[in-house]
Amino acid sequence: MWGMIATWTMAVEGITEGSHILKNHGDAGDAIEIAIKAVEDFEYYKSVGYGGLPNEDMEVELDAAYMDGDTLDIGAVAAIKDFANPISIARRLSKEKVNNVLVAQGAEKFAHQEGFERKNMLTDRAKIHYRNRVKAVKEQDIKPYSGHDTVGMVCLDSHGKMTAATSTSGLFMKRKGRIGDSPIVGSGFYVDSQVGGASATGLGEDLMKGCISYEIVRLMKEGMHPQDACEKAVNELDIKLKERRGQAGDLSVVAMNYQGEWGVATNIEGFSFAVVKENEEPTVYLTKNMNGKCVHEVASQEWLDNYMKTRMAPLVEK
Ligand code: SD4
Repeated sequence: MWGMIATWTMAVEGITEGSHILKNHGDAGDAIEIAIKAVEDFEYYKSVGYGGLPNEDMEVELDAAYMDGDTLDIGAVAAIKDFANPISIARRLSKEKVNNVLVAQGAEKFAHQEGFERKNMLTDRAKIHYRNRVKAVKEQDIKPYSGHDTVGMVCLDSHGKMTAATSTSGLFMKRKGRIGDSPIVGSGFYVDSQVGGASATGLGEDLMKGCISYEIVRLMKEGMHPQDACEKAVNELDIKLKERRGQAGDLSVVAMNYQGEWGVATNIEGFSFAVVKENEEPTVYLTKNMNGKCVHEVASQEWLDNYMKTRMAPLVEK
């Protein structure tokens, strides 16, 4: 059995590419890297890699992470600027004995020395998003941070190896140097090939309060199906945050176990995700939390066409 699961519709082309590797009995590390790179390289996906949304200083600072579920190797970069594929740098770091997580200039120095491709990741389109948001924040009652989608994936190959990975520009308009859950092991991602893996998207500050990806893997280790583990982790954290702090941010998670069974949960309207498996074509689903149970529905072609149309529509400066 092999398979991949990923947050958001934008991951579907990536997991399709990854599935070609898995089909040919390739490696879960190679499949997940190629899949995340596809999302990073597509400029119309505005919260990952090239075209990512800038911070409050109009700089694109990126976070990414990679984990190998066989060896438990971890690599991550945070607040890195001007490199095309943060995921590849994170994967490369996972092979080091120490210094596996590097931030900002330290990460950039390493990437430069290792010969990774430099690229100005700030696109004209992202600049328009930035200027429009600056205006909107002044004129309306809009949260500066809303609008962000991290790609997070879990992968199982036909040899039983599992990997997890994330890549993001983080929260739109974040403070310079801010990092979210995505490069933090246990929060944005976790995987153990003997159990399964999970990855998260949403408000990093809140996802981290529950170490949510680790929690899901822990629940799966206790014998829970990935769907039950995801629902329990999201619902309990959502309730706890509301009880203790009066509110909970966006929390969405995907998970797959070592048998290729998967699960998804969210506390928001309109969370989408993509799955591919040995006997299942790449499919985008939409999910809804109905009183604690998450119900998944295959996205219609019309919905998918509209998604792409809105992503690629010309952007006007307001
Ligand atoms: C972060 N969790 O930086 C990321 C953002 C995200 O959907 O996932 N948005 O907090």
